[in-house]
Amino acid sequence: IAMPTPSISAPSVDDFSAAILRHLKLSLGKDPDHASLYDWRMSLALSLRDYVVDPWFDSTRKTYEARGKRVYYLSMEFLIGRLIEDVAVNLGLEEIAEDAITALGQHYGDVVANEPDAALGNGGLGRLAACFMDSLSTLGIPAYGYGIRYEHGLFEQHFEDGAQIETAETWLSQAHVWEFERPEVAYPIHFGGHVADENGKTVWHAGETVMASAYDTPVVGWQGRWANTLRLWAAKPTTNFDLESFNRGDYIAASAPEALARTISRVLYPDDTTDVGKELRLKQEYFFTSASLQDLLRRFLSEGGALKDLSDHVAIQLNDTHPAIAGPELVRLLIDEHQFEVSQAITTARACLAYTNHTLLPEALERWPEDLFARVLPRHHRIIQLIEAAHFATAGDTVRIFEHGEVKMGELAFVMAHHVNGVSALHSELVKETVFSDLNAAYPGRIINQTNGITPRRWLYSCNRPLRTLINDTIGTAWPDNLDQLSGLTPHVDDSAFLERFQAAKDTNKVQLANWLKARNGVSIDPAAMFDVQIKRIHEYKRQLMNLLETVALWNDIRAKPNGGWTPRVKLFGGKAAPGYVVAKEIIHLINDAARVINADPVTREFLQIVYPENYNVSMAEMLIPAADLSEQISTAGKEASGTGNMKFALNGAPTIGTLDGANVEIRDCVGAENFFLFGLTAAEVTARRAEPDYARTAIAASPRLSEVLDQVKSGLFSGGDTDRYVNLVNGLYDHDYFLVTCDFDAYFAAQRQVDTAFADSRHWTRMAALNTARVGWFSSDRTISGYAKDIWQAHSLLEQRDA
Ligand code: 26W
Repeated sequence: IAMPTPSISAPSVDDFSAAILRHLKLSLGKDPDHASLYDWRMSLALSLRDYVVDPWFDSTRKTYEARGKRVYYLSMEFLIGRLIEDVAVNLGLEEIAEDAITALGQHYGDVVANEPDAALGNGGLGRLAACFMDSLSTLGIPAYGYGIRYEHGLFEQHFEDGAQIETAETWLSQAHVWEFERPEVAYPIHFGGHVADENGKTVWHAGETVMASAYDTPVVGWQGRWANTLRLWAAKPTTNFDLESFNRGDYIAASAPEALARTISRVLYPDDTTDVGKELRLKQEYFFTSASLQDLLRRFLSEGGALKDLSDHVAIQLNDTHPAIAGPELVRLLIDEHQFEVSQAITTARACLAYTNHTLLPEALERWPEDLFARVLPRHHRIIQLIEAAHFATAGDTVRIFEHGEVKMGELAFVMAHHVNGVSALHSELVKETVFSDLNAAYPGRIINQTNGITPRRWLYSCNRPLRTLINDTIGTAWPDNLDQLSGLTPHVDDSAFLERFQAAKDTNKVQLANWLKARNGVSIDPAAMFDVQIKRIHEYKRQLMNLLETVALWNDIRAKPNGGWTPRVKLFGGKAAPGYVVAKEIIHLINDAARVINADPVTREFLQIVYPENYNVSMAEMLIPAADLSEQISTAGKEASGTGNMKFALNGAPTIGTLDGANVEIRDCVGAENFFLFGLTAAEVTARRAEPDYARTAIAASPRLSEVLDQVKSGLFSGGDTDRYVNLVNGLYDHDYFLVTCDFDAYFAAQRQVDTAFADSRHWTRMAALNTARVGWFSSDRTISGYAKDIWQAHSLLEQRDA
């Protein structure tokens, strides 16, 4: 197979410098002497963007000509982060961009870091959507991402006396250079009102209407061979403002319609764990789903398609239940606007729709109060009754969509999807056995697995230059879109020169992180120490608390025996808590409190430090992951659907300490049990243990180490004598330790001591790290997307050289 060649011809550094200067002058209106960092960054981004447009047009043209299937990925979240380096790397223009900026007298790193980190997502689910967009383009599968153009992304996190404070994020307060506004692409979205039966037809008389207006961002794949579109919707009023009120001098009333409409795309919900149950959230979900469906139907019809063949041309993937209203909305559009019969509409819609489940946590499964739902979407309320009736007719009425006065969105999504998938092998089995066991029995074969993946372009090639260079030198340069080729590194793990270079790459990243922390937070950390990293949303099931308690226990042991030959460690934490999640915020506070006390201890300082930089985001992950020695993936077994951070660490040569949860299971199978620090109860054991009376108290009583630590926390040792601050947190462990921190504590502590020993043998450790990199090629999101394309979408690559 011939290697596809980059589709753009690269400019010279001089030409590219000239392009930047041209944008500086003509797009920014600045001369170089007065240009700010912002101006340079904008000019660089615009210059790069110019190279995206041709591949983007080409792809659109080829898609149109092929008349094949298009994939529509509907997601409330796209956690894309910064784009300058991403685009530069994909276009093969990274060196040219850097050289040009340098030649213009600017510092490339500073210019790139000036770009806001687009945080249109909370965590794993949103970042997965971004990796999928990258892979869809790299594979050349015609696809659109559909989402919301939030004015404010995920909140910014600050610490005040160790406690989390949130402030609004404002990425759109400056122009977003990557997007193209499409004022001509706008759809009305209706809410409320009532439904009436008129001449045998059901008619929805809406109470309120807003417009969904499109903004397109091209997403360019590897080597610029293909570019798809991320289309985000902004809410706008149907009429801009009420001139009559304005002329009366009632300025507030005059802008009311605008304010109301804009609220819909104002903020990303920062709660990734609990069903927020807010009317605005339901409106957001319907808003972007309806706009996306109207848009894809318009495109389909404009190409002369007959709606009965819709599923031959359209594959719609629902990223969790957030767009689950797509089922009833598509049925509504087919019945009310295209004269379909009910059953024909349901069959057609289901043939287009597939649903991905990302969580088993009961509190995160979306349910809407039926009265609220019927008020906001009265037509859909009726259609869901039709859908439920059709479902009862085929599968019986054991599983209902309406239950206890609620509309269950998981069941709705399941019933309206031709396939439902989990995101790791273990999770997909648990989906079959637990949340959807009855539906699985009623619709055998509908649930399948697609283990998550990550894009190696961002998560190795771009964020880890030293390792990229070593890999290129060792196995050539074809690996970024053929990640299985990393296995070519395996024969080198017994070669000393290779291992030295592998370690040197890690050390370079560690020094860089240390410098960054020093500059940003004034903290000094020793690059020779083990960097032990846990970065992810703060949640009880992810057990940051267990990590912190283990840290305190280690501190106690070091103090008891300061000359015990301890392996120096820096415990790095990063992550945000949902603003309303009280326990998660207490955990953050405790980590910061403990850090203050432990970091000040002269006896232990050279062996143990805790660092928790505020405002963890995608860009910070790109710094931390390449510098990590150890990856913390310690969730209660059965709770983490997959994890994707776990894959990023392994890819960058950080072995995992972890439980048999989510994709950890498959990672361990790939890297080998001897290169993974396993501990803890299995999912089945967790369930069994919970049934034992007083399991937590029993575990605490059996662990002198844990007992001591809990007493220390209670005593106010870390809270300046305040014995109230952590009373709930500690008592919670005694009384209802649902996530079994107490039961897994000793096993975790013991596994950490094995890590200490292993790390002290540096050659052995480096070999283990290199084997992690060499063996996780399977976790490329290119593999995941190929799986979706084949098993769910029946979609194909339009690149000549490869098929999905
Ligand atoms: C009600 C709103 C809401 C929002 C987000 C409910 C639930 C969520 C999810 C828990 C979000 C999420 O990020 N899930 C994560 O998805 C990743 C991608 O599949 C997985 O790797 C993580 O394990 C899973 O927690």
